[in-house]
Amino acid sequence: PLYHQLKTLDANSIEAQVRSRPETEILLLAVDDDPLTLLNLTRILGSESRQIITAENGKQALQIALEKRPEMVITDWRMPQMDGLELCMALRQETTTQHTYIIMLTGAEADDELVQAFDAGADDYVVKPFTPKVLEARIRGGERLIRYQRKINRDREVIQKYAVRLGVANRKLHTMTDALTGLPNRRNAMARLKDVVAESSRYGEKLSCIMIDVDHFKNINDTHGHDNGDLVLKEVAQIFSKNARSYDMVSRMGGEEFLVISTRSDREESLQLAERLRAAVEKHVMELGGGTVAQVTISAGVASWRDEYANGGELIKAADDALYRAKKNGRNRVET
Ligand code: GH3
Ligand code: MG
Ligand code: MG
Ligand code: MG
Repeated sequence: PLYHQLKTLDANSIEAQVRSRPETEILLLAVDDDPLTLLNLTRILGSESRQIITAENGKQALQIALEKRPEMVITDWRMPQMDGLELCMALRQETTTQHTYIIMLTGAEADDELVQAFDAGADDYVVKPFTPKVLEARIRGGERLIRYQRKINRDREVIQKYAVRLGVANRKLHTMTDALTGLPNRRNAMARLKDVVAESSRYGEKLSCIMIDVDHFKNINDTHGHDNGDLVLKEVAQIFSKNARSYDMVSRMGGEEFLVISTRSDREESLQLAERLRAAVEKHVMELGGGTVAQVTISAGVASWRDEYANGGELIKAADDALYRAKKNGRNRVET
């Protein structure tokens, strides 16, 4: 599911990153105890797209393989110290080399030997004495697999990177959003307020706050249950969002309290907005579970930025005081 999400989310940039990576050469380890065969192998296999390193027996090969991690190993079978079969098995056992592509050079093409080689972990075999053309062809087959494996690894790396970014973004979103209403939460609103207050005091931009509280919300919970109370909060949040303008930030401060941070609005404009919100809530019929309906009202307090204010907290405090007056003066009203 995550993979799908990523695909739809950012398929283009994933593809672009994968494509932009240069294909580098393939590291190939040739192993044979016969120096002449080894020399031959390096000559035959020499290519711009490959780098070839050599070893004289299985033991040395294993050591080199663990250190240099070649993507392909071509190994002789019979060698002193450690033969090709043992090398195969050893490579398959180490996590760093377990996916190495291994070609065994075998003697006579005896069925039992072939089975033995594949059982030991060989991916392919070439019968000695080998025809250069055939050896080259089989190596190309192996290289196709190696390049495919590389692509898969790159894709996975990119996807993992995006998964991490997505996770970070999700967590950030999570900490900035109120879970019930989907609105920015208090922390988010306070960060925003700090920013816009800085702008207002520097450039004299208009800025107002509307503090809103649902009236007698405790009664709604008591009458219709807590779940229906939640529904009401969600509906109210939607009414606010729908009626606010693009440069108003509607947030949930907690409980049944909401804050609208209104840039480009003076007191008069914000009073109008608050009144619009109040009227919209008043006329809206909330449909609750079980076919019941409820009607709620809100009270709101409006305050606008003034140079005497030292910070956003004082602006909020002024809006809070106005809200208190709205409650005292009978609720379902706006004060400033
Ligand atoms: P007032 O008109 O003076 O604001 O009265 P009120 O009943 O709205 O105010 P009060 O502060 O007494 O009650 C607020 C209630 O809101 C109490 C609390 O249980 C409830 N409440 C707070 N958060 C939530 C919530 O997330 N969901 C629900 N359903 N209720 C909540
Ligand atoms: Mg040999
Ligand atoms: Mg309250
Ligand atoms: Mg209330």
